[in-house]
Amino acid sequence: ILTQSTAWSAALEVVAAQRKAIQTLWQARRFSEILVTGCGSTYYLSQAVAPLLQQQLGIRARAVPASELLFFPATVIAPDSQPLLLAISRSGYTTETIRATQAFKQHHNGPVITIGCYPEAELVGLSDLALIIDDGQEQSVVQTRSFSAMLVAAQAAVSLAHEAQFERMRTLPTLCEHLLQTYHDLARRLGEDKRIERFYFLGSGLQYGLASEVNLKMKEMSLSVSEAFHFMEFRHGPMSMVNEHTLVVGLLSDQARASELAVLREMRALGGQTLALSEQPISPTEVDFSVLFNSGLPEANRGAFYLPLLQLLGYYRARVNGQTPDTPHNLSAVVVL
Ligand code: F1P
Repeated sequence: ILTQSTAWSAALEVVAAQRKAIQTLWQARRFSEILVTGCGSTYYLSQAVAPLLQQQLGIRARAVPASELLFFPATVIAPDSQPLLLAISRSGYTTETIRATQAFKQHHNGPVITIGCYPEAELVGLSDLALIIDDGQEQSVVQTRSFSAMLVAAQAAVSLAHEAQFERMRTLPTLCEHLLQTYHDLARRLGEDKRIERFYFLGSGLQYGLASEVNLKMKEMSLSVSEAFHFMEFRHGPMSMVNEHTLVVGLLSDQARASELAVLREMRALGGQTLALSEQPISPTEVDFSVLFNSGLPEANRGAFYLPLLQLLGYYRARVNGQTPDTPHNLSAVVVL
């Protein structure tokens, strides 16, 4: 978790090296929609990347778990559609992702792009274009550094549709270091606070997939009660779980910030502790704790900032709960069918 800024730098270099091929893909537009797929963490990464593709490229894009694409293709792909498939997998060997990609190639003509961490992986062999990030350096079963680096790569690839945005992203690794230095103690303090027994992660728009991912980190590393919701959905039932033993974490958007802060104020009034992560400053009267990015980057380029401190939150809670964060209960790095 603490070394991820170097993986972000490397991810930007990988994308820069493939700049021409990526720009050609976006310009030629030989597809009518984009499907983004993966499993587990990489499905949540797909959920973060699909809305970004749609917003930035102006083309329909959706995320689906690889198993849904594999077993229920007609519920995913319309008969008249010509999709591009973006298949994401750290290992490049997860069976559902491989088999969904193989089936896609058999039945559709569209291009296949992959993002992963191993150049020799089976999935890479099925792809027309592969962005290989971090070269398999992550040892942990849990995806942390690899996840954020793959997100940086995806956001950088999308930003190439607007060249100037890509150059601005070069500040990401330095800002990541700064965030970790400034807020590491806060993540530790909250992770180790035994009064907190339940965690809720709220995110909307570009942030929903990221909220789901940090929720998975908390759950798989620490075996805690933890869930993710769209911000406003939390008020339609789940908030009944909020009490003085709850931490509600908000990954604030730019667009719906005022409404999202209102949700956090409401959860605070119900007795929960609240933590907000945001590009812009938040008044201490609004939430109990806040993390400020102050990066000057557009929302489309800075999703990775939400991750390192919330990964640390899961790590410290895992330690408190007597779990080994790198090798969670019942899990292995690659799931095969
Ligand atoms: C997908 C995945 C991981 C999860 C665990 C099992 O792997 O579900 O997200 O943390 O390690 O596998 P991959 O297809 O991204 O390699």
